[in-house]
This record gives sequence, structure tokens and C-alpha cells, in this order.
Amino acid sequence: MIGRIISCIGGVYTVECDGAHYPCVAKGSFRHEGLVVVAGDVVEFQQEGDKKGREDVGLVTRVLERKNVLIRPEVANVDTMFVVFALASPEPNFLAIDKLTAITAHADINTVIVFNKKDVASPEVCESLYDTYTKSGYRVVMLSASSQPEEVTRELLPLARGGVSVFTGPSGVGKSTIINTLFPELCLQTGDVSQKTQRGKNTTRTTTLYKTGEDTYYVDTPGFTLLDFDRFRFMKKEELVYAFPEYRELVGSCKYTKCTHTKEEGCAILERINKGELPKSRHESYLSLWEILKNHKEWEK
Ligand SMILES: Nc1nc2c(ncn2[C@@H]2O[C@H](COP(=O)(O)OP(=O)(O)OP(=O)(O)O)[C@@H](O)[C@H]2O)c(=O)[nH]1
Ligand SMILES: [Mg+2]
Ligand SMILES: [Zn+2]
Repeated sequence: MIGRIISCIGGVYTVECDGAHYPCVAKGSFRHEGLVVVAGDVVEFQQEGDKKGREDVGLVTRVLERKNVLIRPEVANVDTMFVVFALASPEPNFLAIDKLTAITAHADINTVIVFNKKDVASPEVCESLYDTYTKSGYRVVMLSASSQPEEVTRELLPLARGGVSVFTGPSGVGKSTIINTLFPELCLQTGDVSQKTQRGKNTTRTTTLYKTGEDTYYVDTPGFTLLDFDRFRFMKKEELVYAFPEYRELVGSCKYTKCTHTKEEGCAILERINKGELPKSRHESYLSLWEILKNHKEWEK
């Protein structure tokens, strides 16, 4: 049988096939091959379990070719990634936004940046973020999921129709609230933001795909912390410039063919930034990520 992994808890995968759910374990040999089955994977499975294993669980025997796969959040075959940040409570973090969007751009995943909690943000913050990310070539949506649900539906439903739509972002920004608004039948649990730390409390614990129509899934993921991204080295440093969509077309126009776009004279990217045509904060993130990737020669080998 062929189905899709919709969640994984403690090594037991739930496989969805024709609307029914089958608990399964992964074939033992996957571990030797270094193959990790993740939510979103389309798999071949059999209902009878491994002879050695429990009898009431099935067995995943093969993972079909993936369109893409991400490590954070751990999910495969993503069609649209909604990168969700709050405009306030918790405050948005530019580097975190730029890391996450670099990862999705590198994986060539259609990405929408969602800024939520418009109701508690200042108009200046809204305007500056909108400006920064539209100038960078992203589709940006500003919402207030709790106070203007009809806007969520109007803006996001057309973008999330068909395929696998993943909502990712820090804890407490409103990912589950947004999914509940799009599909109220799900009744996902949502949580408060701590008064003390101004952070969410990791209400969503596991990545789960929810089927909301024929071949349409909404994926709720646990919020990450900045620490999760500390060991960011998902690409080679030479690839970083292509993970910033607004830099791609400028790469060939720099004076030096080996331009690193960090400080060279005649760098086409730096020129556009100095003229105020491209956002400075994005380049600050580029520099931070460059520093991290530069020090990972071992990984590149
Ligand atoms: N003021 C305001 N609060 C919101 C808005 N959207 C969601 N919230 C609140 O923010 C809190 C966190 O929302 P969740 O949907 O649980 O956040 P999450 O991103 O799923 O968090 P994790 O599951 O921990 O990753 C809840 O108390 C929501 O009611 C909004 O637009 N404005
Ligand atoms: Mg949640
Ligand atoms: Zn350059």
C-alpha cells in the first residue's frame, strides 16, 4: 500500500491512506542506510508488522522519491512554506527570519512570510518589515489571526489550496491559531505567551499533517527557539548568495568573479544596498550566516 506519513511519535509513524490511519514502524534496514523517515514522506507500507516487532503495527518498507526534505522543521515534500513571525509578543528577529527563509530558498520551496499579531504592533514596525521583505522578493502577508479571522481566510486560503502547506516559526507566534482559523474543525491546541520571557510555551509538540481536502494538507509544527538554529550549516558558503532571492540576479555583475559580497569594492549587491535599494538588515544577516558557513570547512568536505 502507498500512504503518507502524517506524524511520528516515539518511533511510531502514522500513515494515512485513503482516509484511514495505520500505525507503522520503519524497516530496520533504514537505520543502517542512514534513512530517516519524516512527516510528509510518501511511503510504501504493509499492514502486517515486522515479524520481530509488535503485531498491531504495520511496516514502512520504502520511501518514495522526495520533492524536498528539511531538517528544521523535519518535514518532506513541502509545496508551500508559511514562515510565521509575530510583529510583537514575541518580537520578530531579523536573523531568524533570514535564516529560515534562506533554508527554504535553498531547498527551492515556494515561501510566504506571514507576520501575525498586527493588532499589538506599531504601524512603523509593520511598515518596515513589509517593506524589507517585499523588496527582497517575498510574498508578505500581515495578519491578526485572533482579531481578524476573516482576513486570514481571505489572504491565506488561496495560497494554501492544494498540496502540503507547512507553517513554521518560533513558539507563540500563532501558527496553530492561524491553522484553526483556516480549518476550524481541527480544533488545534493553542497556548499563551509567557509574561516573563515573552516567548511561547511550545504548545505544539510534534509535526503533524492534517488532511483538509483531496491532496491538501496543513502542517502544524512545534515552534523553534533560536538555539535550534545555532548549528546552521545547511549549505555551502558559495550557495548562500542564491538563498537570498534578491541577490540572485546580481551575482554576475560584481567586479570580481570570486566576489564574496561581504566587503569587496565593485560588488553589485553592496552597491544596491548603499544606494538604499536593497535592505541593509538582510545583508547583516547574510554576513552573519557567511561567518558561520565559512568556519565549517569540515562539513563542506
Ligand atoms: N494579540 C494577538 N494574539 C494572538 C494572535 N494570534 C494568536 N495569538 C495568541 O498567541 C498565543 C500563541 O498562539 P499559538 O497559535 O498557540 O502559537 P504557536 O505558534 O502555535 O505556538 P507553538 O505551538 O508553541 O509553536 C495564543 O495565546 C493566541 O491566542 C493575534 O493575531 N494577535
Ligand atoms: Mg502551535
Ligand atoms: Zn559581490
